[in-house]
Amino acid sequence: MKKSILTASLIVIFSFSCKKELKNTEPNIETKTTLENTDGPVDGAEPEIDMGDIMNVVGGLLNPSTAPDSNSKSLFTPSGALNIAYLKSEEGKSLRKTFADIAGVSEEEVDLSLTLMPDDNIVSVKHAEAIEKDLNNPEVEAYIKSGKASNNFLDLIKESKEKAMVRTASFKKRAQKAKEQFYKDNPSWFALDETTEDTFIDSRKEMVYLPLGNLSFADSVIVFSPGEPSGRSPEKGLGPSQGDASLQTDCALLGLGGSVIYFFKDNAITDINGPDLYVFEMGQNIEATNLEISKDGVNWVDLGKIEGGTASLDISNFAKKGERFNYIRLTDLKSGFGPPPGADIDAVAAIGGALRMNLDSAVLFETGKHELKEEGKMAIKILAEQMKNLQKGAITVEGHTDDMGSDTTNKTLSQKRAASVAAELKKAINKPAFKWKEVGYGESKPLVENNSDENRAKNRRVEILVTPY
Ligand SMILES: [Ca+2]
Ligand SMILES: [Ca+2]
Repeated sequence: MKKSILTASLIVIFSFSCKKELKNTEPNIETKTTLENTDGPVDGAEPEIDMGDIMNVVGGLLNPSTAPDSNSKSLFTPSGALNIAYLKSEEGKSLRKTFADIAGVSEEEVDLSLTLMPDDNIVSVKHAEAIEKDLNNPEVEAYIKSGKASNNFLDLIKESKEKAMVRTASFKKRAQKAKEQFYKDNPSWFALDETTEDTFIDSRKEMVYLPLGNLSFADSVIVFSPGEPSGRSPEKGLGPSQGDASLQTDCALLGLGGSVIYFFKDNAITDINGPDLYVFEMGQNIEATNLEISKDGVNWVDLGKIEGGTASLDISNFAKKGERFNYIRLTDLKSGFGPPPGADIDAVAAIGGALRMNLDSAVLFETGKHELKEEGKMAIKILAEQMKNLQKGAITVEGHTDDMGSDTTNKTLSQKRAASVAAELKKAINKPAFKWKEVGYGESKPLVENNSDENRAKNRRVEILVTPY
């Protein structure tokens, strides 16, 4: 899978170039061909070459026996795909020269054409959009406009672009279906905005729409018990999924019977219609993994297991609407066959999770005051506008201060500030079907240590938690 996509662009180079420049290549292109002895075009008649021959050329040139490793220094990735990142690197220089000779373009043109080739598989819609944007690389456009471009180069660019567009369009089409399904299940969901949402692909090519995009993923490791034989790197299960481009080395390895507790900081697990949790596991089969969630990291709710073809879980039987859970514990159930033993976790996402937003007190209030500034009212209006589709939900407004001044003063100030923000937000949203709560935490829940002016400013904030349901 990875192979076909990653090699697609290079096949363009080769299919194109082989027809034009590799003259006497009749089937006996030896797979042992080395970089040295393929330098330069070969004389002879111009044959038709099929894809198999092209792959032989590629395979021979790139000498796959130089064993794949995971540190981007190899010509092939562990899954057998061409390593575009390598080609672009300093070490790939001699290979680029060979390409130039074969393709009948200059070395500069090879470098330029490589800028249009994504390093890796498409991971998400945002990634596909970035790839599309890169296809209009101003450097390439300027070079073409300069009139210096060879015809071979122009053909190469055209084909590369077309191939890339086919890939991104097909990814986005599949992703759109996942998104439509989500909004069919949750018609009034709070779509923060289009810059936040994203759809990811997992290692089994399932599409997962996440309205909170990158925010949906787990944010920190609380505890890791590596099991026996032992797992490693629990932090690799944090943050966005690498999708079907993920490698075992990019994953958290739980180890046999191992477990990890992850914390969601800017979002939370909550029950929406349909599945609520998605575990991006590496490989075709989900290794049996038990899932538990908790509000406080102390009391746990056992959700049961994911395994085989099931990577998602619905928490509706275990949670009330509007309840928020910030912790998840994953425990390997010893079903996996090593090496390495145990589940390999690429990422963990709360699908429709509650969202935690952070407003800077400096934007909202004058020092020591709790009446909103005009600028603060505007910030809240913008927030309400983003929530316009949300018909029903729970909103908690939390006030927080730094550690300057007494505990009591800070607590009172934070309560009054939370109340001011809640009142303004209520006015702006103006819908009856919300549950509201305001809390003043004073200085008791700092985001960062109060040890510098910069950090104190970060701690002076109002947080808004929105739980759609
Ligand atoms: Ca998160
Ligand atoms: Ca659900």
